[in-house]
Amino acid sequence: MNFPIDKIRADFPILEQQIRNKPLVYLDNAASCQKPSQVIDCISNFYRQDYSNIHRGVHTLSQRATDKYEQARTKVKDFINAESEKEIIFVRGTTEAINLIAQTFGKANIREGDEILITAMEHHSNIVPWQMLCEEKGAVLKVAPINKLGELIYDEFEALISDKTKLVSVVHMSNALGTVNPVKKIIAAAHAKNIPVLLDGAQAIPHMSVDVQELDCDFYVFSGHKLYAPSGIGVLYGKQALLEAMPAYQGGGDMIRTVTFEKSTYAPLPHKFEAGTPNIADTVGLGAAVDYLNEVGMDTVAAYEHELLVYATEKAKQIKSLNIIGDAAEKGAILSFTLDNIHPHDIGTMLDSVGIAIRAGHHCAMPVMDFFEVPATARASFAMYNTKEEIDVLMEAIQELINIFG
Ligand code: 7TS
Repeated sequence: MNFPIDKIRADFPILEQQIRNKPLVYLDNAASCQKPSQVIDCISNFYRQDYSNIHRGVHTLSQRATDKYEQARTKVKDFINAESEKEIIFVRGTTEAINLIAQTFGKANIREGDEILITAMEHHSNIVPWQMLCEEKGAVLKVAPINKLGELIYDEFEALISDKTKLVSVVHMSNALGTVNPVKKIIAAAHAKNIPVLLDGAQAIPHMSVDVQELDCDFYVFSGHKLYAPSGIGVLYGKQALLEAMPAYQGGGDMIRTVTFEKSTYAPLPHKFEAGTPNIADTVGLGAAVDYLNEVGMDTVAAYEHELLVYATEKAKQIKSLNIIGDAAEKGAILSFTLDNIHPHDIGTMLDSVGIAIRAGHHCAMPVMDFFEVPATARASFAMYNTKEEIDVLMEAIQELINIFG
């Protein structure tokens, strides 16, 4: 396809360097991706020209900073097609968003004997907060199984929805396998029984266009740092009626309407969930990342990255002792693999010695590793700035490793 790859790569200054005397090949995007100059400059300019605390000041800088912070909220709202800014809560990232939901929605709605339904391919951040809640409430965590391709076994998932299910929480795209789940079908099945659905969009959001109204999910959460934005800023989308009904999360400044020693009343959405001085500049940076993605176009990004994934997968399948972990029919741009006789950590270290950054480990998805009976995988994950030439470099380096150590 006709993708402006040279222009895109020129936007990411970090990519221009050499690592160990080789051009950097950055394939650790699922952990965190690099930032374009547009985002870096936006944050730098914000600190140089507009920075102040927000929401409380009458002075010009405070108003300017507030405007930029709230404009970022509108940009995010439009980016995921939420109905209102009230539905966009700024948090630290996906992990905080899920914990917020567990501690507010969960505490208010989950009782003894209730069930929360997840899948066997969740990141730890969509497992542990629910385990903590279940322990506290005497509720039960149900886990829908996956098959050897790394796909959700949908019928078994549906069979696990019961009268006791109070929340379905599933990953939109798996970080360990790349699998994209049939979320519309999942949401329709849950809604048929009036069960709300939380989607962990940490991996999906940088790779495809997401429309929360079309999906009809009740919560959608993601992190800025995987979306070409800074770390320390993330988004919790929730349907307004649900957010209104949820108790507040942290208490403090900015989230209140009135405070007396007898009783406090809370600010309206979205501020009810944003206690204290937030991560102002990085939120503005998230807005700049959204502008950048809109300019490239999410459908264009998705099509280009699909080409990269298909190319990488075909090449990987030609390498005899390479085992792809996760070969779902619906997949995003992640290639998890093992090599016979070479530990994934050694793969990672040896690839680094020729300038290639991948991740090796359990990817915070230990149950996935257990299911595939591997201690860890090596994972190459692609972003819009990667190229087929880089995939060639990766595959040649892997072949070299096998020749020497395999
Ligand atoms: N959910 C998924 C699907 C993820 O991939 C991650 C991070 C998280 C939740 C947590 O996001 P955070 O921003 O709050 O940390 N995944 C990874 C990874 O695959 N390697 O490093 C972080």
